[in-house]
Amino acid sequence: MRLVIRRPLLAALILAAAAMPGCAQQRGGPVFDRREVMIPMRDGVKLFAVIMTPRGATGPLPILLTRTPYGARGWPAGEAAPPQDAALAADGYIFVQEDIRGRYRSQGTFVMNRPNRAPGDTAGVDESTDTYDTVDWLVKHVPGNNGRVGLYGISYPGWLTEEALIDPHPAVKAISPQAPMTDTWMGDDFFHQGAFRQSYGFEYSWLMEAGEVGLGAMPITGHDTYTWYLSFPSLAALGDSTGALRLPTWRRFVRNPAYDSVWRRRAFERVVKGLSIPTLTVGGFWDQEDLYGPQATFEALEKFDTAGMNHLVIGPWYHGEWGFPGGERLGNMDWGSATSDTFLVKIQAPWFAYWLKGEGDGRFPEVRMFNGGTDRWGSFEHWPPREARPRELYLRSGGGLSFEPPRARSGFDSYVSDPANPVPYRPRPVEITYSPGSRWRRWMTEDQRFVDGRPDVRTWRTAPLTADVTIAGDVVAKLFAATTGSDADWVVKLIDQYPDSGADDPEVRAHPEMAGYELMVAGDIMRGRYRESWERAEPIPPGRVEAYTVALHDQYYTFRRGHRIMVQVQSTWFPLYDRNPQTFVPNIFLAPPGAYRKATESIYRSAARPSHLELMVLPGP
Ligand code: PG9
Repeated sequence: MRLVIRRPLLAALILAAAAMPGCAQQRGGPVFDRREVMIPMRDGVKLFAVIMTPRGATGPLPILLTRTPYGARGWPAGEAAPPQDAALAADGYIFVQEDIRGRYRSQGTFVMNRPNRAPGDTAGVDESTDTYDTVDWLVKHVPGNNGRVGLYGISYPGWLTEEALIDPHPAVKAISPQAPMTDTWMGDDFFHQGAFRQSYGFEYSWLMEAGEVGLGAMPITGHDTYTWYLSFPSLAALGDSTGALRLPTWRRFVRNPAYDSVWRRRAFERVVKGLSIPTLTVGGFWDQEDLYGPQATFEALEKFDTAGMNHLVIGPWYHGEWGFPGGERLGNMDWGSATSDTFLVKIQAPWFAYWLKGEGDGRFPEVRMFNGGTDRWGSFEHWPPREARPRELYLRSGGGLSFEPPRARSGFDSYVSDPANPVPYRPRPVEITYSPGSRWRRWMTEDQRFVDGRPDVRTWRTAPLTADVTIAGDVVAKLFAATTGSDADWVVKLIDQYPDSGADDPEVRAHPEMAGYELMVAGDIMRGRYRESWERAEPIPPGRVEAYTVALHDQYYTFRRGHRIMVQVQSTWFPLYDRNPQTFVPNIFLAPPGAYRKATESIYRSAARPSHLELMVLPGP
């Protein structure tokens, strides 16, 4: 598979990766007039925008703005809005899409995830000032607008949306950042808690920047990227021999592997200083790209929320799934209802109708989340819910898992992690991330039985539950672990193991193919060198038991009676994450092949070193 991607195709591929298969292309509703404009920014650079106005609108209408690096296309004059905007279009808005600096038809230079101006810099420009200047121009120049503007967008456009909060224009009355990549080092696209997202970082940077620096087609060959990435003896060899070092973003990875100011200045949750616009943040529990961003955004804004402006919706979705009609299924999971329709029609449309048009009662719960264990939506006025209680779930001997702590004075489980034979993060073949037929968007819900029996994946599980257990809040793994190497990655997965028979389980009765299914409810990775500080890598003393914290993020999920709760720990997740050499080197991007060595990893489960998961548990019925 050799993929040649020209720039205009990129947006189509990324969007196609988000759109539900079979999502109807039929269009209904009002038809639109189309106008293309160049909007001047404060430094003289002009940005391209397309303005879609409903034909024959009778009164002034609000503007809905999306800023994007993927191509502002709008749709042809005389046509109705595409399905993802149909519910909003039926309510009556002027839609505006704008290319950000240096992308497609806009002037200026593109900078990936452009950092915000330093405090006190009044002369510079960033995505926040470009948003301000765009809104200012639109309310003054678009005929028939009512002076009220909303912003929304998914992923990169989601982050661009939340940038409106940094330097807010008074005409912006509501925003909806959706899957914003809030912090690409801590938990979104490029790193997770210090572990580098190799395949995503390589492929996405290539798609976005290769054209500009004169690199040709993406050089991946063969039918399984697991094999292709493994053919490089080191991460340095991947960068050197493919030419990726010419990509500005790849160079940033190599020069800034730790959480330094380069990443912190780009991290919205660290930059934002207030909340003056009603904000509806949206995310998916199985978002394979930006699961962290929406949660970090909500949490950061919560600190400033004195007027009830901060709202969060998380559904059972892959990256961007909610933006397209449907949402009944994700991979093998069947949610029993069209969850994306619920979002588009019952959540997003009323949100903008209230704030931009004064329609509706304006009663929006602070948090709405879909429980993938019961297939029901929950509404909360506080997150985590006040009645949720912290509980610890302990790794025990014999592969057991229990809310009772271990009493034994010693005890651990070990495995050998071999960089030459890393654990695949999803069933092979691992297709190119954004390629036709790629299973990228569903990997987080794949049946984890595909790693059953691997000696480098350790498993602990409870007995079949005698009552439902509902978690609502943050999931955090606390590991006590030792390695014979001097660096290690820790992957922790919280899994719902379905019962073997449908006798007691309505879902397995209805879907016998789900018997024994292992659904990853939460999972993430952290790089051991950063256990003391994200800014500073430190070797791990070989053989010494150290404490590691792995954030698995918020979940709202019911493990039903008869199911088992399962935890797995492993030290590779390839090729999504690069291989930790397991021998400490100051910068893994420069590690020589000889540094990549096998290591024995031991996870402790004794009274003094009780590895466990911290959960927030709701009281039973
Ligand atoms: N998740 C994509 C992204 C990658 C890298 C940086 C920012 C965003 C996206 O879908 O836009």
